[in-house]
Amino acid sequence: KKPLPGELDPIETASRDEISALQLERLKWSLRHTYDNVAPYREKCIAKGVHPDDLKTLADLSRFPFMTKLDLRDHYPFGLFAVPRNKVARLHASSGTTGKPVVVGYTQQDLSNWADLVARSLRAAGLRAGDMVQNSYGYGMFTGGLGAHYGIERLGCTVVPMSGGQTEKQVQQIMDFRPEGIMVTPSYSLVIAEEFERQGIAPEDISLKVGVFGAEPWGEGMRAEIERKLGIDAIDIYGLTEVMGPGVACECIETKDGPVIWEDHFYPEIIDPETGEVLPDGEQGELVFTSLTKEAFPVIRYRTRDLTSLLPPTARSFRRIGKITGRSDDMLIVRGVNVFPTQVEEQILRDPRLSGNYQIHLARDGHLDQVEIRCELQRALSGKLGAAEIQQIAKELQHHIKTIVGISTQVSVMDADALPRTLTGKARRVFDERPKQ
Ligand code: ADP
Ligand code: K
Repeated sequence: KKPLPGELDPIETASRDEISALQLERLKWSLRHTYDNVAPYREKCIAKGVHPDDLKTLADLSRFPFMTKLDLRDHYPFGLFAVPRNKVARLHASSGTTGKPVVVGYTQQDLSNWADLVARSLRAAGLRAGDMVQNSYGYGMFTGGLGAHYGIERLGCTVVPMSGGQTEKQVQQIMDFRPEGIMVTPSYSLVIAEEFERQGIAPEDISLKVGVFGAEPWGEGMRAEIERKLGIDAIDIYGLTEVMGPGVACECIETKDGPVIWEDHFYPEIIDPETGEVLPDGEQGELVFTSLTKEAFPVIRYRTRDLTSLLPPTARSFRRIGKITGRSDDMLIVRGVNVFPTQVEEQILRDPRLSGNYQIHLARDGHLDQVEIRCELQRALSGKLGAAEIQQIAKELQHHIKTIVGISTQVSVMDADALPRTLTGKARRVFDERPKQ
């Protein structure tokens, strides 16, 4: 029986045996559903000589093939959907390695489960029906905005669909409407906090009690700063587009010891990113998820590329995610936006006046990521352009990166050969000077 919105679901405090039994039942369904309806995954299984009937225990899952971001890209846009297109109630997207986004879909049932899990997350974070929550995640193809929105409503809260940006208005609305909660990326929460400071508003005069922050890595230092500046409890929510969006896991306010994975809907594994071998709980490796209930876009052993460990249950019966220590690929997260260096490269290569040699420098100024792109003029033009022309090239590139990749940058156009070359091996493109979390 489904609990009413806002109630603790009995599965959250069930015994591990009950949880495993439910996971096995759902896993059999999910594997069969994917095998029957997603041809590219079926082909991978056949190539590996495994069939859904081979899964008798949860551990048997390790015999099945992985899904990766590359699979999503290869079958863009709808090739991995497991339901007919007309059963898809909503699409979302996240950035991809080639500039082509990764597209995911949800049935009505998937959307309902998602709202339930975000509501469960917010309840774990200490919010309750009747509270008001300002949602400052960006609305649109990004899963953050709408994912949070419907979860806030599902819990029985009042949602303020503010979206990102307009920092002064963010502050104005918090002062006027007096919400108890806010959902936003941790880095932007500190920009909002600084606007409060600038206006001379003390933490005790801010109505907010709880903030639920995710979409990018953040550490205990940042938590302490956010909590102090806004006078709130800062809670960590985790998710990714391919697996669902925000609400795959969320911290509990009573322990604040890492996001609890909603294991009745997502089966986690940690693998050695080199060998693909499953590692025991507590060991560091790549986080892998299998969806247990998703209809439109099921994932089997999806490699998140997030490096972390699985921690034992505390406030709930489910396991937790340890601190995410890095990514197993070259993706950068800049102010919560996923960016691949190749996406920036594409924009540079569009301009025939630029050489294609470039560097991305990342720094943190206060709380916000700052990105500087250094690129070079073609040799033929080097030394021949005036300052105004060079300025114009920089402006155009900045604009293309902003509108297509989605990040604000500072562009420096330099003379040909100004950037060092490496004669062998890969060019070093990324210089990440941001402090480690
Ligand atoms: P989202 O909508 O959650 O930003 P994306 O698919 O754009 O989804 O990005 C997902 C990635 O963002 C995750 O794989 C992870 O690297 C990062 N991420 C999301 N939430 C957190 C979090 N709470 N802590 C650390 N990293 C996170
Ligand atoms: K993100």
